[in-house]
Amino acid sequence: MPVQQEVRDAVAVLTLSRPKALNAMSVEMLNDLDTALREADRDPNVGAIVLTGDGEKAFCAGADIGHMLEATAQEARTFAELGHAVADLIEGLDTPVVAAVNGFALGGGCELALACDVRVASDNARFGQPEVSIGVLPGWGGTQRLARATSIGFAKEMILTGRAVKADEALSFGLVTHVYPQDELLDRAVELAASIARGPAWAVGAAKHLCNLALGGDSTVPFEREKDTFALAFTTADQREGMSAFFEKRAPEFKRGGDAS
Ligand code: DAK
Repeated sequence: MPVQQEVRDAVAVLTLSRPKALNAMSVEMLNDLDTALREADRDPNVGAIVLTGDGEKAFCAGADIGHMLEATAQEARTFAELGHAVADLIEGLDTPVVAAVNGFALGGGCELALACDVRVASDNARFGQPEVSIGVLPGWGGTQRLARATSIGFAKEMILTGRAVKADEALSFGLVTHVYPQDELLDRAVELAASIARGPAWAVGAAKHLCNLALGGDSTVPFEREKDTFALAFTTADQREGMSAFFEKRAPEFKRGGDAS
């Protein structure tokens, strides 16, 4: 199963598990994650959720580029809808979700972490929205949630350059609240989640929803724009070039001055 589940101290630990592809998000994994999140939220013995990645290298290296390589704009939009639905689900659950980011959190992986209520990271974690480097743009909420979690300038720098930031830089910009040595991360994340789980479930859930309102305004319009724009990227030659170059392990050659395929 691409998502493993266990319960520790009233905390459901959900582990993204496709280690050979650095836990890249496939359609199957997204569907599995959706199911696991709903089950954990319904379980009366669970008061908080920890989301992490299998292995010591990656939380999640983003959406599965293999799946996107030949995608049409329509298929890309469907994939975007699925990613958005899981991110919205996390944000809307009564049960708080802690992301334990144990390595690369790139693209959709960073966006997944951003949808969680609290993020803690290992000292080897790397956060990035590298989509422009493969000819597309963030499509699972990153254009909105990264700015809300950090600042508009920091978010634009990350998104427009595609540069990945280390854990200490992520900490200094508020992208994570704590950084731990890799071998302590999961225990510390479960401790944090267990301290939430010991609280009064109704009040904790209600407080989470109210805190979400502090993010400022209704995201529906920008999220719809993001899905459409992400899909449009799949009508460009730069998208094919960027994703092919990734698999061919070479630098992409993007067209200067615009692109139409
Ligand atoms: N997808 C598929 N396979 C991936 C992958 C990915 N995102 N990331 C890594 N892998 C695979 C590699 O192809 C490689 O497979 P093999 O060659 O061993 O078969 C294996 O994982 C190990 O990766 P590397 O050999 O590259 O390992 P390195 O240590 O050299 O580099 C890396 C690690 C994380 C820096 C590198 O793998 C990397 O740059 N990965 C890609 C990161 C990335 O660009 N992620 C963003 C993907 S785009 C949508 C909206 C949003 C999205 C999708 C849809 N809609 C609106 C439709 C999201 C988009 C993204 O997330």
